[in-house]
Amino acid sequence: MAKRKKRVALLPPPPSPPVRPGLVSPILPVPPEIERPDYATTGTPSPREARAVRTGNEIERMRVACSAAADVLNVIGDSIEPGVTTDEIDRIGHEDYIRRGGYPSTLNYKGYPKSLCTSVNEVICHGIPDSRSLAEGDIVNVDVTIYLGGVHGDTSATFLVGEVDDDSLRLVDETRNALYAGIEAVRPGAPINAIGRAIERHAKRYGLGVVREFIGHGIGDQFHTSLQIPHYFDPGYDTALEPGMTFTIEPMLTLGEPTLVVWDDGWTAVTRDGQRSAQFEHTVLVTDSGAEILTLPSDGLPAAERFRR
Ligand code: EYF
Ligand code: CO
Repeated sequence: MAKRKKRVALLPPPPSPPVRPGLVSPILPVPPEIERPDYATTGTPSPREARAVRTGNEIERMRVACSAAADVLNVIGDSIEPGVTTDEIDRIGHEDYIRRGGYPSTLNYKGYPKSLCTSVNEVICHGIPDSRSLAEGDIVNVDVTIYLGGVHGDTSATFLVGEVDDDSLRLVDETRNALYAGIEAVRPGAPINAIGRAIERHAKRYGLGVVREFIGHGIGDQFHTSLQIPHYFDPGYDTALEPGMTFTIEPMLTLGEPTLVVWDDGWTAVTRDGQRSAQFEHTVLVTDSGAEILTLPSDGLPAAERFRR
């Protein structure tokens, strides 16, 4: 009889079974009186604009839209608990955007079918809300973007579902801190790559990986402008930051290798090794002296702080 080969475990066992696709519910309606972005009907946004500096009027409108996005995220944070489906989270977000007079920016953006993204455990980003219930010990990033007053505001946080294992706690805490390190690197005259340098340095210090395939982006009257903000150091990104620029910083950090695969749905990006990933995101404005976080809620306490443990 052939001798059975001994298996050597190279990775710690995952704290939960792999996330699998669930059932996706029909597209939710948006009332006709809600102002829509250009792609709302066709799914195709107009070509990305190169203009990176916003007018004073645009900045005023972005403060309003970004604050509304942060308020929606806080409303969602109150609903995160074991047993809630990601589809229910989407419905709560959808109704709250509309209550504030806004359109869910992701809805039909390049054909995306939902009003926000829910990325659970090893899902890195763009998870589609579905029939899966959150389970004790999960982590879930909820990424909300609202179109309000002709501009977009984009923010996300990773929430803990019940009691979470220590590695996941470290991942979530240090991803939040990596976002703050990136924001602190923002100042006029600094190269764009200063942001990624600070994020990557922080991730390395804590033994975490930085996802390279998805990066921060310019945002304003378009969901994505051509401005790109990598979360890793790339010397080629040497354009100087200027007062009036608005963009997202949204690092995705991993416990294992930061390489990914995308599900057959064409949206859901998961880690190749099945280990967990976390993300936090703010929309920021470059000021004369540094950065202003635009995605602060009306009471000043963002989801990243309100729900931290
Ligand atoms: C494989 C899209 C996704 N893009 C950005 C488009 O909130 C966001 N960023 O912070 C964000 C959310 C969505 C988004 C939802 C859909 N998209 C295009 C191409 C590939 C892809 O995922
Ligand atoms: Co986002």
